[in-house]
Amino acid sequence: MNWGGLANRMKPMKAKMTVDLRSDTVTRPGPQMRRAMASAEVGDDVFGEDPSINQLQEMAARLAGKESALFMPSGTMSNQVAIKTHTRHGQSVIAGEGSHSYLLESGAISAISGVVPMVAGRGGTFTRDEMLSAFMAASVHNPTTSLVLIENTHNRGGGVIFPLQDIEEICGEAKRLGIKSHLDGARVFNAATALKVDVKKITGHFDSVSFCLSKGLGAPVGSLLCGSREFISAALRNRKMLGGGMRQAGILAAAGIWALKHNIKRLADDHQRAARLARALSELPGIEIDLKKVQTNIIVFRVTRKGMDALSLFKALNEKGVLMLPVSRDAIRAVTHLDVDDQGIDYAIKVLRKVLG
Ligand code: TLP
Repeated sequence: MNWGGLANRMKPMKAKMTVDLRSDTVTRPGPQMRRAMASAEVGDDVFGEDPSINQLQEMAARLAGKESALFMPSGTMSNQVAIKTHTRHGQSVIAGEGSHSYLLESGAISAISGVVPMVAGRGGTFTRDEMLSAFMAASVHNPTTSLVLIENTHNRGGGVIFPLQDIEEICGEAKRLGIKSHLDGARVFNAATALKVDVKKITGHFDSVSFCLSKGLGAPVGSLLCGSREFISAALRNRKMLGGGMRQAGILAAAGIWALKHNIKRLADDHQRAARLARALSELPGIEIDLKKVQTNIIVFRVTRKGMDALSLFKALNEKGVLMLPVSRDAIRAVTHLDVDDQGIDYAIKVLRKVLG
């Protein structure tokens, strides 16, 4: 059953206040970001002539420590173009359990690239040994592995950070095996902020990196795919093939530039608010939550109360204006972001106590 889909269609009932914790994708551009968009210089990006997009791409490549970058309409297209560029039909891609790229992108990994996902480890993260267990060597029988994909932070895993040591070992092993590595870094700035490291400490290990502007960074649209010059020129062709060649999209790139300049440093606030909400949840009856896994801006908790499941709790919260996302029969996800302040968290806690207390 598609629980998230149902939640997407549920509008909040009339409530005193609405706190939207369904996703960090729900943020709306504020007045300063909108001003930057309105005054953006633009041109035809399919001709490579949009100065704002060119500026954003250079900025992204520099941030990720790569030679080149490409502006993408979405994180999905960014991941799927990367997968298509790194693989051939009939091959396999190793990824952590529940990774967005094979589970939540409409089956694009098989539909577009014709590759088989091989799951490594549990809960989204995995070790070099677990990668090796999933690895398919070249043979007449096997879908030969050509790519390993790491999602950091891991969405389904509850926003957990992929340990740096494992990244280093996995990407090192990938090089020895002669396969490529891709980072789905939709929320990699959350990981870097929580670890208090330069993002290059994470991105530097990978052949390609995708990160999103439209999640915690608060831009309305866009992701960046970063990699070597050679990789990005092959990716450019695949983006065009999938219909991702945009024209005067500098208006969107301007929002991205603004987001990269102003919204990275504030991600720590989202993490603190998530931690506070998680602590409050852990004190409520009928809720099970592993506080060790609340490392960034995502919280996943289980509903264990008799006679209640994720859907019924979701509906009760929704009626009082607290929006979260059921992700399975008994689990709910809440995500903090720049449109939820301390007052919003206070209200969410108050409503949770009322509904569950
Ligand atoms: N995630 C969205 C939904 O699709 C579930 C969300 O609300 O969390 N990688 C990761 C790790 C993601 O979480 C997402 C979006 C994407 C890629 C895709 O990005 P978009 O939505 O821009 O295609």
